[in-house]
Amino acid sequence: MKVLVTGGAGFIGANFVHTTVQTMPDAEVTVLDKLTYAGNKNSIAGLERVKLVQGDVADYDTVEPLVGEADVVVHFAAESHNDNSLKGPWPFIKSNIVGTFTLLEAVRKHGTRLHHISTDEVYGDLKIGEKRKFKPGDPYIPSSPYSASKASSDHLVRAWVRSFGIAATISNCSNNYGPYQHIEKFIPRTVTNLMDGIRPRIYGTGEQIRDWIHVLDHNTAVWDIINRGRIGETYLIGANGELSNLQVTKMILEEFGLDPNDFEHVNDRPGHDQRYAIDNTKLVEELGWHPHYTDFRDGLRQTIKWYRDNEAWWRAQKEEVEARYRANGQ
Ligand code: NAD
Ligand code: TDX
Repeated sequence: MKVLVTGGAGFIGANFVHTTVQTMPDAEVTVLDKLTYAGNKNSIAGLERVKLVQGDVADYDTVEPLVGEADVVVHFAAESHNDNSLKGPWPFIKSNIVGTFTLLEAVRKHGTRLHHISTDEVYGDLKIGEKRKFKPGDPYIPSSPYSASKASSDHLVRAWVRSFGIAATISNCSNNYGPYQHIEKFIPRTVTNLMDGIRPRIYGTGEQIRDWIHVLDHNTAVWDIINRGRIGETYLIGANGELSNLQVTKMILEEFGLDPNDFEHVNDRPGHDQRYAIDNTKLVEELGWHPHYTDFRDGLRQTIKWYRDNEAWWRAQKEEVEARYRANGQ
């Protein structure tokens, strides 16, 4: 099976490539990745049956022949950080909207199976304290330029299914954690800050809730959807992992053997989404998917160990990332 993975040098895509070659001996993977600041070719270096093509998913001449050679396309490539989208939205429009459009046109030409990776953030946010969770079919009410660009890409995929009959599925997943996540994101930023003796930075009150899932559980769900999902359907991926930012910060401090209250409150994110939570009933009942990482603290401990053991992977970017946050009062 020939698998084209866009964004396969990023966090979730790289983990997906690792699992795919480990578990599917007949899989040949081509990664199409622009290698932006968020892409790292070392994340997939040395893997057998993996070829890396550096290129832009918004460039049709690059994308079209690669889609033509593939049996399935898994589309992870995107600008992914909310804070960056507030500073400069254009790369999000270009990569996430124009990029998905470009890929869809190539998929339409070749009739290739597509799975589109999206986020729960397209549904906006929920209130802290309410029981409701996001369900398939909920209205799209994105808050940030990032989530609006992902919402747009989902709309394009659905329109291409309905109007042109392409064979696509969509998944909307909650917050991922695990190895190879860029140190601009909350958990790896906090972990690498503590390694450098810097206190964790909590935006605003820290009461905001995220629904954490281990990246490897996200990716088993993606393969289940590719293998057994119904064409044209949307599946929500989540593992019932709701925790506030304060709770996560305190757990990380405890894992470092530090005082769980030794953190700082910093400037809040404009438009900060309050709570995300996924109702995964459809995925579980229809496809029989179950998460493997059900103990968050255990998964977090393994993730902290990974960052300790792989300092060479992230060190070069640390100073610049923190300088950007400092300039923002964060
Ligand atoms: P990431 O920022 O770590 O990786 C994105 C990758 O895409 C990078 O390797 C980057 O170089 C590449 N890329 C960006 N623009 C490109 C372009 N124009 N052409 C080709 N490659 C390009 O992101 P991630 O956290 O791994 O997220 C992957 C996907 O999963 C995204 O679509 C994101 O919206 C979605 N998602 C992420 C999460 C999460 O918690 N991280 C949750 C739900 C959904
Ligand atoms: O230093 C920090 N302190 C802090 O309190 C950082 C970097 C973040 N935060 C807060 C903001 C959020 O409430 O932590 C929470 C998580 O922040 P991010 O890691 O930036 O993730 P989030 O904005 O929730 O979005 C993530 O999940 C959904 C991914 O980055 C998206 O790509 C995905 O779609």
